[in-house]
Amino acid sequence: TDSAMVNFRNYGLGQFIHWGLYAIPGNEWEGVSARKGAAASEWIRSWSGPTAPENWKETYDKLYQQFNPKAFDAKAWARQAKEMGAKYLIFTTKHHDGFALWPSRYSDYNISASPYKKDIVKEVVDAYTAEGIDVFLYFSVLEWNNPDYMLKAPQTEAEKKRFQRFLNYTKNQLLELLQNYPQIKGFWFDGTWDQSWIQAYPFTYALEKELRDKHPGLIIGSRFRNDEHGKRHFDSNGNLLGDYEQGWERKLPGDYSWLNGNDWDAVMTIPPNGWGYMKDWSGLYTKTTDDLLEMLLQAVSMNGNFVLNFGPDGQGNMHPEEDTIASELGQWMQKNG
Ligand code: FUL
Repeated sequence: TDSAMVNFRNYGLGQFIHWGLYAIPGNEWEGVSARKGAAASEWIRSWSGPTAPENWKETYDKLYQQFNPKAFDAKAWARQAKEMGAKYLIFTTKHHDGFALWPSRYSDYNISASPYKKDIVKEVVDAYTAEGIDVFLYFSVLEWNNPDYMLKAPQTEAEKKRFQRFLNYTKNQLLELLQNYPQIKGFWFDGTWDQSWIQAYPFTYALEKELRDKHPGLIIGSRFRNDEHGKRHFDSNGNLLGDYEQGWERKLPGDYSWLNGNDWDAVMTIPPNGWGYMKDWSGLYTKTTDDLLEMLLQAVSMNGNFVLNFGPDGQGNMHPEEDTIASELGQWMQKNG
């Protein structure tokens, strides 16, 4: 309907970047691999079982004191994305660990508290926008270390009050992001699967409206409202996107009827289901450039976009295998448009 959605339909290839404190451990700690104890590299804070280091969560929550990515160069990332042929970027402003990569006024747990200090979201948004790449911000509602966040719907008055505080906080951060980075084209939400959030849908409807009133054409990913992980809800105005997330398979499913004719993107990792940096993915079932090209073509042929994920390391370097895939994809895109 609107020009933002017309642009969205023409993107084809996008880039996802998962970057945050989890890039420092890179799926291992002091030589011990988290492969079997954590769901994915960016989930390492939830590492549990016999291999998990003692007081692991406390250690993780102090990693921000070491976050000082000396090699981070947003312009170099943006140039690489452009050469690869990406038309849009989805960038993690805040993952489930709750650490904000921008200097948020609403939480001290943000980039200003790190030795790096500078606003990473701004650097990324400016650099990609300058290359003509549209920017979407990934935002996790769920925050593992926020005592106001809860898994179950709040029951008691005290819980309701705490959760209301959490909702206001979420809203403030989103309005802050819109205000700080007005060039963005949309939000890609995540971590909305817990009952507390689901029962707060009246709040999310009102917030969506408020965000769109402030930023006409803003695209809001359907994960803002989903009742179960994997089951998305769509707006009658068609302005919400479906998404397909699959890190394990080498092929996309042939049947997208569940997307119901809505606009959608498929987000994809190179290693199996690791979105953040992994120091060592040797021996894992990683996707090849050919696998990814096939998925890109398949997604585009079914009116979707294909978004390839990158997980830079704690210094801001791309993984060497990601560099290779980016240039091989770029060569193909140059040749074939
Ligand atoms: C999931 C998250 O839990 C993963 O860590 C990753 O961000 C993926 C894109 O979405 O729901």
